[in-house]
Amino acid sequence: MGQHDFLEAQLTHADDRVRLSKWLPPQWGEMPRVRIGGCWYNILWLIPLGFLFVVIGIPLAQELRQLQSVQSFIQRYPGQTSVPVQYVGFPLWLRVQHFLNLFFILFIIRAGIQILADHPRLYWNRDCTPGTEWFSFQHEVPADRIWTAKDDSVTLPSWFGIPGLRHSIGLARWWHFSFDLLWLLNGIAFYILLFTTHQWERIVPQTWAVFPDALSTAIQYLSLRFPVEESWIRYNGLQLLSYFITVFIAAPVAIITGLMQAPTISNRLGWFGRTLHRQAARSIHFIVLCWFLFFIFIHVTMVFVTGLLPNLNHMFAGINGSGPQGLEMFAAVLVILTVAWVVASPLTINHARTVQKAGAFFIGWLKGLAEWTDPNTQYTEKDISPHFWPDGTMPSSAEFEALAGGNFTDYRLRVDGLVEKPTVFTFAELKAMPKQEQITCHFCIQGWSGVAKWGGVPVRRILEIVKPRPEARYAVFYSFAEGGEGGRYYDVHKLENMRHHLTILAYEMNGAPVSVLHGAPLRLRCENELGFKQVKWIEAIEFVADFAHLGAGQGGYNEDHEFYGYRMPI
Ligand SMILES: Nc1nc2c(c(=O)[nH]1)N[C@H]1C(S)=C(S)[C@@H](COP(=O)(O)O)O[C@H]1N2
Ligand SMILES: [Mo]
Repeated sequence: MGQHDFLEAQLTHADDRVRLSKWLPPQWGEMPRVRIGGCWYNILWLIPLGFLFVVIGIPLAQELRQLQSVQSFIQRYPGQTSVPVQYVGFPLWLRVQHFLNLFFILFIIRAGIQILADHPRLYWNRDCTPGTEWFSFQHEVPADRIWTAKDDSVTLPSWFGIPGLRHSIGLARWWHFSFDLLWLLNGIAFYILLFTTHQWERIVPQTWAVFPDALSTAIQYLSLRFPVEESWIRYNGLQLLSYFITVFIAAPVAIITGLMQAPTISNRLGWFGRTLHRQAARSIHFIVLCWFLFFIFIHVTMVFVTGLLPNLNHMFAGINGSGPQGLEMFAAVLVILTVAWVVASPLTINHARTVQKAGAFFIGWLKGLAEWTDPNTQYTEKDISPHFWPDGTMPSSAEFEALAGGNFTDYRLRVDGLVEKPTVFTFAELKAMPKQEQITCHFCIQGWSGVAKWGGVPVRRILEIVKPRPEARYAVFYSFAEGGEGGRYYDVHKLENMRHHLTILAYEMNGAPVSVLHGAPLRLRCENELGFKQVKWIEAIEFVADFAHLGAGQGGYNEDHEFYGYRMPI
């Protein structure tokens, strides 16, 4: 029996569904808080603030409307900007797209908040030093023990997040990204149809009068004497601006800041990736979410209070009138949405492997394409993060303890499988090889990132020595450590990743030997993949033609047990 059969035998099969008894136990965070200056404010303050706004705003607007000057202002700017009316009503394509948009965005939002709960803190700085966040729904990081990013993740109720379980980001990402793609396609079709018909004039302001018009409409709404309603043919200034912001600013910003959180894309774009770094992108992505939530809340409220039946007739039935048709169609839509809402989480938990495979089918291949880029962003010494979150499950075997006790002088790296020259490297031999140093950013799937200087042996040097055979397509990294559910941690990389000039086996971090916490004696750096593929505590590397026979066959421990994707440049 070869050495690798022994390692392979220690890989575990995994269930195709989430077994709650093996999963991370639930942990509830705190009410979301925002830091402004040095003070933290609970977001529940928004309720009394909104109440105050209404009880002060309404009489104030009513008083204003008594003023002669305000009256003439409203007369001059009644709310409807002077848009030429070239269209009437809402065509079928627009109504169908409106429904699809509603359907997709609900899933995007639920799964997006689930993703956020995996690292429930937001920062403006590039590093993720605890205590520097501006938004959080988790307690302070305990100072008296090792606190990994996984320890930090919190549970959401499963009617809210998808699937609601703690650290279910792997599954939430499939939902988020698959629906992102559908939403993007719907959005592209929407842009095209808007601009090939006159419908764009509804939501793109064409004169500066839109601003006084918006102000006038706001005063009129707030005073509870509503402006003239003529949505069937055109929108008022306030509608125009809020639709414009949502369609032409918020949506593209959401997509850009989403993509900028990906290692490959960020590391590909040089100064842009360094400036709109992952934490800034993540914070802005969240602010766009807040805009969408605010928009949805106001939009739905206004649909109700400005004439529910005609409004629903416009957008669902496509007719101008006060009959019940629109309401009936809307009721059917609500039934569809409710059923989809209710089944999403249980379906994800009970058929996790199916969700993973369906996601890979929908979007995995597209994400994988990003591997073709050539990430090369490097940082400078002063960018090095003061705090670098640890993540993962520490090694605990007696064998590893003994090696660590001896400062790894007895450590050997075995590299074999489909190679011409299987080789066992001593630690001294590895360190005697030309050392490569790089200052790069680490992107953990959970959302945190950190810049560190890594020093080690380029993997392409190892390849030159062991010479993979032509049929070798993947490199398997076996760790000394187990994964969270037991069984050995491993991960599989494509050979192309291993040839990249920034792929190294690091034994130094920030100029000192890598600590055991961060992966001593050797840990992988592969700068176009997410953090979980950077195997720590490497025991052996095996070259294979296929990985279906390893573990549960998904290409790594997290892929098997946490339903992550195997190619993860995004
Ligand atoms: N063997 C092993 N390697 C691992 C992990 C693990 O659990 N076991 N966690 C991964 C994850 S999820 C991340 S984000 C990085 C974290 O590296 P760090 O602890 O140096 O920050 O290591 C990766 N390598
Ligand atoms: Mo991670």
